[in-house]
This record gives sequence, C-alpha cells and structure tokens, in this order.
Amino acid sequence: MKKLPMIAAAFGAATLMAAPSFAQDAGAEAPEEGAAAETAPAPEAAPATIDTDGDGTMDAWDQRGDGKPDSWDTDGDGAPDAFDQDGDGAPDPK
Ligand SMILES: [Ca+2]
Ligand SMILES: [Ca+2]
Ligand SMILES: [Ca+2]
Repeated sequence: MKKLPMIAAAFGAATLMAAPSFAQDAGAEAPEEGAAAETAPAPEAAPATIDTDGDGTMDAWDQRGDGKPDSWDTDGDGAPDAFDQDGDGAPDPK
C-alpha cells in the first residue's frame, strides 16, 4: 500500500519538471541563423566524392550528406570554389 502514493508523487514531480522545459524549447528555436552560418563548407583538404559531369574526375562534394552535391570544383584545382548555400542544388552566384 505504500507504493501507490510514491508513484503518484514521482509522476507529479516529473510532470512539474517537464512543463518548464517545454516552455524553454519553444523559446530556444530562434537563434538558429548563427548555427547555419557555421556549417558553411570549407573542405580544402577533403577530396571530391562526386563526378557531376561524368568525365571520370571527381569534382563535387556532398557536405550535407543528403546525396546531392553542394560544393563544386569548377576550375579543376581540387579545391571547392562553388557552393550551394541556398539548397536549390545549383552553385550560388558569388
Ligand atoms: Ca567530373
Ligand atoms: Ca577549384
Ligand atoms: Ca544554389
């Protein structure tokens, strides 16, 4: 007979603790613009992994891991020089 009140108390405490965290989650969604800027691609050392034009030479990177290239080496020096930051699948104009 002792267990029931303890479970009820524990459940009540958990509910009380969960309520404020929900409020915090809702308010913490705003500052994501800064984090997005940090993920800007800059893989100077990593070799390209995608051949976008079919000539047998890798010339693009899938940095986001979504299966689509988002960085390109357009001048063949092995370093990315075109990036898709807006997610439309094409290099963005500089
Ligand atoms: Ca190629
Ligand atoms: Ca390049
Ligand atoms: Ca783009």
